[in-house]
Amino acid sequence: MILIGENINIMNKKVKEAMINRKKEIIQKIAIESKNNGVHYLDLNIGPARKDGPFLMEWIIKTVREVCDLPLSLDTTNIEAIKVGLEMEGENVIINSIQAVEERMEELLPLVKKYNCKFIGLLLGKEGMPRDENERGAIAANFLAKIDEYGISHDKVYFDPIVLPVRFQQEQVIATLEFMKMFKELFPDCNSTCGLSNVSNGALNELRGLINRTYLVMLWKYGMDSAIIDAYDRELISLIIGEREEIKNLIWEAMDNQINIKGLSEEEINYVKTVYILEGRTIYSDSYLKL
Ligand code: THG
Repeated sequence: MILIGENINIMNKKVKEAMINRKKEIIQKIAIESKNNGVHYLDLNIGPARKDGPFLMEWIIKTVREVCDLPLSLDTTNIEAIKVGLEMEGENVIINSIQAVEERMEELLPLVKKYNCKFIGLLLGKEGMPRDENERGAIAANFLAKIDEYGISHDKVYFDPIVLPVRFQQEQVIATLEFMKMFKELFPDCNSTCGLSNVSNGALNELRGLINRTYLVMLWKYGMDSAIIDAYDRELISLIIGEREEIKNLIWEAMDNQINIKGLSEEEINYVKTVYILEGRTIYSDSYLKL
């Protein structure tokens, strides 16, 4: 699975401050540490960057490149900023993201073709958030027709089914899983990715890692090819690179079966309870581990 580090992100206060004041150190530190922790890409989330987008993109790529050679995912809605990144980095970049609306597809797909880069196809249509797995499927099918019109090869596509917070929209967490179950059959030569940490937004801090890790392993069972993750979650990376096979197997087993939790360790029980939450077998509450 391709892991994309999320930590150079304008939503983080320190990073935002570093971007505004063009302070290299914090950003370079995150880049180096993310690579050391084992991610394969860095997501550079500069936000909408309405005015300063192209300059900020140029600066941040140069800043990262002084210390880190990982390929980049360019996370902004500012098309001029994306163009700057494409000129600098060419076919190695992932455009994050192209929304499934006519205007965005028509502006951005030609750039994908021209630079032969990858892109994240966000399954967010003109009607906004898809309501269930079937709407996700319909949006992706339309998107793929557009991709074919431009003669873009399907292996450049990373569909993002949109991960939402379990604390507020448990039914959408289930819908994304249901969509992934169908994904490889519907879109066999396309890839998938997601913004994993969204799933634990608003949850208690001590639960966030557990929820993120469990959900990614669940999505992985259905063939998720990639994810934008917290590069500082070493446990998550261990799970994905095969260092915690017993936990991975337990999560996969809990998805198919009722698990007898007698004799399991506390860590194992917590994973099983979290599977049940993310599958919708149990209703989410902040104290679900204690129930
Ligand atoms: N899909 C795609 N791209 C995306 C997302 C997606 N990019 C942005 C986001 N969603 C994925 N990246 C993040 C980055 C950080 C956090 C969540 C998702 C996050 N960060 C802080 C933290 O570290 O705890 C909290 C930030 C704050 O609120 O202060 O939670 O879905 N294609």
